[in-house]
Amino acid sequence: MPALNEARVPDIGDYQDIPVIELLVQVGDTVKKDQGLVTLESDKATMEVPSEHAGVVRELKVKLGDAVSEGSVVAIIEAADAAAASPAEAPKAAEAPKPVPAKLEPEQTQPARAEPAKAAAPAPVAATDTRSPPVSFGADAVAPDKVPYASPSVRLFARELGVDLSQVKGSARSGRIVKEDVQSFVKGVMQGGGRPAVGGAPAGSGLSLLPWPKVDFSKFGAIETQPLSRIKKISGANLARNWAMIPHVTQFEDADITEMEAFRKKLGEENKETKVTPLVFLIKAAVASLRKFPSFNASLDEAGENLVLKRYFHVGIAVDTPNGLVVPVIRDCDQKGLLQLAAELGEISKKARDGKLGPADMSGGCFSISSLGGIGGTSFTPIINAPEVAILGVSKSSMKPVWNGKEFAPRLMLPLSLSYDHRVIDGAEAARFAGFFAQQLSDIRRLLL
Ligand code: CAO
Repeated sequence: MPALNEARVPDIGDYQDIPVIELLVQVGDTVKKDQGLVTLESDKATMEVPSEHAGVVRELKVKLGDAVSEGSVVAIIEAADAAAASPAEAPKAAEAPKPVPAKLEPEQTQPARAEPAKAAAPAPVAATDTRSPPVSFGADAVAPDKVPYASPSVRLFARELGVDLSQVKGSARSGRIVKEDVQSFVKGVMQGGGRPAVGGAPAGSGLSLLPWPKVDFSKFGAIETQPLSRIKKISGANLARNWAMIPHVTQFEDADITEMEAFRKKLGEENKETKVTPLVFLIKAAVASLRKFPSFNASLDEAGENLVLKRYFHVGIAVDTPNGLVVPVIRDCDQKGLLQLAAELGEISKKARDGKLGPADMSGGCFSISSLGGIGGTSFTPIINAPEVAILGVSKSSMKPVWNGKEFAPRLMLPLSLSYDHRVIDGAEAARFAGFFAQQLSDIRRLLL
């Protein structure tokens, strides 16, 4: 009797009715343990439902657009041992279509879940006993109050039109969004109206823009079309929203890091196993600055009327990966020393580049740092990572002649670019924050205070 296992949606907290946006396998495919079977997408994050067992996909229980919740069965997997021991079934598997080739991008190939459950049974278990390990979408990646209440068909309709459902007000019972709500939202935007938007953008914030230019580039020369990576598509949509909805101002400041660099080099010589880059000091300076200026460690609530101040210090770090930009978060930076932060920075950068970050790794940030210092440049204007209210861009340090009151002295100067949400932070406060930040780096003894 073949051991058939139900692959179910694992524990995803209280989230309900998450649509299936991608089928990663077909009936007859051979899958490995932990291989993704289907992709689910909330308004802000995607995750894969992994197979608990290696084996053959005997049945797919969902189709594109279906809404699933914890415990929903997505597929029936015949465990590998059973598949081998069931010769009658084997030819079917051999004839069946090949597994989906490795066209999946890193963030798709790894199941977005917590540590694999140690308790997971190593041997195939009866279908009714099969439970997948818990997964997390990440607290603010999919906070329950942010998941719009709408049917899968309305979600698909909205997605086709590029409408962010979190901005649409539902008119049906309990605030459910119906197709007409999406249509009138689009109408409002087209007419330059629009509804009050999330994050406090005022009513009337709908952008009335010219259509995107349609150009047949091949008329002008040879071209090649490359699809954007999945990370680029997701981060692009977020960046565009943040850029359009947040009134950004960027404050520039130079920090004298001559002494800091001398200390960092010494630290590096003493701790060969952990690479300590300037970024680690910046994380410590960020904690000190966020503590001193609490409005930077805050987010606007959805109505845009209250500031939610955070008493924790989780810092997001922009990491450049082959597939695009991701921002993993280092938690509780106030409770960690330079070497521990350096070790964690190394770990998350590697995890990011290997495409192994889960949504939980990228949620909960208070403030982000985007460092291009290892590459070059003198300044740039980073885009705020909503719902945060500020981000620090870091450029390459260089030796400069600095007047010390008597003469010009060679000092190593680090350019800082602080973008802030002008709805929350005034220019004077930003200038003070940036000055304080630079001061922490110039005299790192202050970081001990
Ligand atoms: N000035 C001068 N040198 C710097 C520097 C700075 N501000 N910051 C780092 N460096 C040096 C480091 O010390 C290191 O030198 P050594 O190898 O000689 O020790 C070298 O540059 C490379 O550093 P790194 O980039 O490997 O490490 P990091 O800790 O500075 O940064 C990470 C880590 C993950 C943030 C970085 O690799 C990265 O991905 N940066 C890109 C972020 C990005 O794309 N931002 C743009 C977002 S907006 O589109």
